[in-house]
Amino acid sequence: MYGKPLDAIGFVENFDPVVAKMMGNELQRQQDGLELIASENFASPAVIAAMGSILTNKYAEGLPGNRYYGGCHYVDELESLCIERAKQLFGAEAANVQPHSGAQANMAVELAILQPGDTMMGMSLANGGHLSHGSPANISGKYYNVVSYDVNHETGLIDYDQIRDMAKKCSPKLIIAGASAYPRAIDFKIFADIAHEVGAVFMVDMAHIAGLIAGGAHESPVPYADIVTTTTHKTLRGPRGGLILSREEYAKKINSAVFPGIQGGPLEHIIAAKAVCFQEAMQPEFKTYAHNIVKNAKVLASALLEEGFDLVTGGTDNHLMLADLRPMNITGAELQVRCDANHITLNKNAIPGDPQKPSVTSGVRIGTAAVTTRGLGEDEMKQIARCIALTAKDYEGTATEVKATVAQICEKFPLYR
Ligand code: DSN
Repeated sequence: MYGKPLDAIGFVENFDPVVAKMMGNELQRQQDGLELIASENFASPAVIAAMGSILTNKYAEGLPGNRYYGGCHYVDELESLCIERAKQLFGAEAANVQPHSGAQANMAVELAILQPGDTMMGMSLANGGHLSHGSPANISGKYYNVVSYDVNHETGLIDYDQIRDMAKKCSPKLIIAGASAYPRAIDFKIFADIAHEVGAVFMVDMAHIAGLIAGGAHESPVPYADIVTTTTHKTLRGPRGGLILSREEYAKKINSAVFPGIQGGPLEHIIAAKAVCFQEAMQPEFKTYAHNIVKNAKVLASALLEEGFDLVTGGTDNHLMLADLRPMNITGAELQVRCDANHITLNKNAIPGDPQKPSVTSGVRIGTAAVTTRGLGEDEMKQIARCIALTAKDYEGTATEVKATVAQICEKFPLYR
């Protein structure tokens, strides 16, 4: 894939061999393993170079043209470019590129739209939502009156009629769609209709599927939602960070909620990397990439079904799938540990209505964005399904064989060649 990053580890080694060693170990782990965590990816060398740049030296509280520090003329140009690229990429009226993360982006929107105690709706964490969509453990669940919706526990699908009924009963000011572990396409139009019927602001957190949307492999929420948040590092393959897109009418409130509401100085080195990422995502190759992620996910899902796994909703429309491991008599925690030992990285994940506690779970979440970046295709997806199945069914008896298969795939598709 697209060239080697600059030798940052070698450079650090000259000054701090202890840190360099730790960085080198992690690089080796990434090179020698199959990365199936659905929220992870491999950023391009240009994105990585922008992140590790002198832009980290600059304070720039405020917005381009209206800062609280001198010397901001060049970072103003950079942040303005990043904003314009974000708007162009997703067809949005307004963009704030400063959120340090997706959770910060969501927190800023909630602060912009809600007063403490106001009612908001979001998908429950246990059913695939995100902490910042109103989990009691998160500030969103502590400051606002949260009415969470679940997926249907039989089908694993979003039940739009139930959400409409709930919204009519609780009259939320904000409805959030979007998930961290939902394998099917979300119908943004129905959500928007529900929000408008009850007078709620409609926000979509597209963090997981932003790259698919940018590449035309998933419907965009932008025409339907008042506000859209995302991270920039998952399927979008940029730096670790957040982004808020909105209709113009919400832009001022959102800008104030990000700064001074919840953040201080923006990270201009990350903003530069976001600008590079948006430019990369506008290239024709990115469309091919996004469609390949989905194609690989479908092949992997079918192969896992053939190996006897049960998948929530029976398959996938996007980059991820959720395996219900109960028929295999293994927990998500145990399969994650075994896969780690075999150099396959995935994560334990609750399935809808999971009887196990969150630290154990009955499922694992598996995503194809990172392995697709590395160039793996349909044959390798089938090999991966076989490796996961052997790891689940006969770990001790097959570890040598699985590790050899993983090593062979990693050698064939080197990371950063
Ligand atoms: N923690 C991320 C995930 O893994 O889906 C969501 O922010």
